[in-house]
Amino acid sequence: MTHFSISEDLLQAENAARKMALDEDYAALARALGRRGIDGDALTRRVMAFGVAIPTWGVGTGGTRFARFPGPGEPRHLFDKLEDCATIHHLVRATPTISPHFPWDATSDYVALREVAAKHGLAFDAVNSNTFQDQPNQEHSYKFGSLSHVEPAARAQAIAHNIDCIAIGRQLGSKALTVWIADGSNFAGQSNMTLALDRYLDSMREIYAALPADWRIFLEHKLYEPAFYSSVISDWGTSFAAAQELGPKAQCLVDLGHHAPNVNIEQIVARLVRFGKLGGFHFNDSKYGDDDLDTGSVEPFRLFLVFNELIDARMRGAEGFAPTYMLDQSHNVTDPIESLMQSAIELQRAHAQALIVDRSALAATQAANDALGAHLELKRAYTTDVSPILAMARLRAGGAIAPIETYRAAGYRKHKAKERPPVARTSAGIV
Ligand code: LRH
Ligand code: MN
Repeated sequence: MTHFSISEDLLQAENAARKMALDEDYAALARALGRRGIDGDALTRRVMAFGVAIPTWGVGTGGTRFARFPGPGEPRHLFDKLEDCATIHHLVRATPTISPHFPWDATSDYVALREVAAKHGLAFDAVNSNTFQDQPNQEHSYKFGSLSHVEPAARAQAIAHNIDCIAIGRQLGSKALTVWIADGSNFAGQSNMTLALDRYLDSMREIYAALPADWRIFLEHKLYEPAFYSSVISDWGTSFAAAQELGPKAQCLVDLGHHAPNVNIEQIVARLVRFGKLGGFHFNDSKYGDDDLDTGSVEPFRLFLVFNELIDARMRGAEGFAPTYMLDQSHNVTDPIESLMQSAIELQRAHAQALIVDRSALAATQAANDALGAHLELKRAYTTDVSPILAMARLRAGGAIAPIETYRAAGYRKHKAKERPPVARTSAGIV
């Protein structure tokens, strides 16, 4: 059976219908930026170089503990997911990599998987381990933890799984392992919080020792959920101290949704950069908890402020600065492909806006304690509508001026609904 994909002809036709308007808007923006001493084409090239990884678990419809409402043409397995990831990259040209999760993405031949992905123009970013769910016939349950479990056998099982993920990642061409654990407690007294951390560190030392020379291991902190009294790696401070203790290959991964409401995440990013421990991001947005909403859909200014710190670090030539960018979202009420495309665009936007901050003017106002002047330097960049530059970057990279409109015009989901008979699955949750 042939697999439908969006044709170049359709893409060209959709672009042709929008090209004149884009050229006008782009020229006007380039003139306005030119008056601010900013080269529009150079900025467009910087935007074209920006890339973020798609989470394989994000292309299927997500859910909550209450329910999941799968849509038509759901991806049934990893190869359907690769098709959808390829469609996203085809249109937005900013998602050349994917981040897999094991055992959700387990398959028989990883070398073949790498080849199929390469045919789709995709490569693999960090692999994610999973010791927060019990698999069928698993010997030791993770109900009471994994890498910090009180029982050595359960810890050994979790360590072995992470080392297996490294072995899989090596076949896929990945260079990093992301470790998020659900370990924690629901009652005061249930866990000795110091011994739990020590057990975690002992386990992580064994995983660290199995890392290839050119790999990194990312520690992902999270304040709460599924543990609701204490989480072993609950905040950036614990994650940072643990990464320090483990060694230079260990860095911290910032999932934007893993903090208490109103925490100054951009300052956490600045701190981790300062100490050379910023490994990467799981981008999403949230209003209350770990809502895993679409990036830039709730707090776009906060996202801009995070990129402002990242560009400041890059301009400063911060030591060991090589963060990896990944999305980590749950698409419960939208077409996951549309949400992931728009989220990649919102990241391109925050990145481009941070690139047009006049950093010498900002430094001058900061040195002069001109609080409002400094704030307005950021607001000037943030309130600049860089959409024409984002669209031109997509067009010049062979993508769509209007990805979502083009995706809908192609009827991609309708075609996939025919190709992919619905899979009867009742479970709630992420995948
Ligand atoms: C935990 C988390 C982690 C994943 C999972 C899918 O909340 O952010 O990164 O492994 O979501
Ligand atoms: Mn995450």
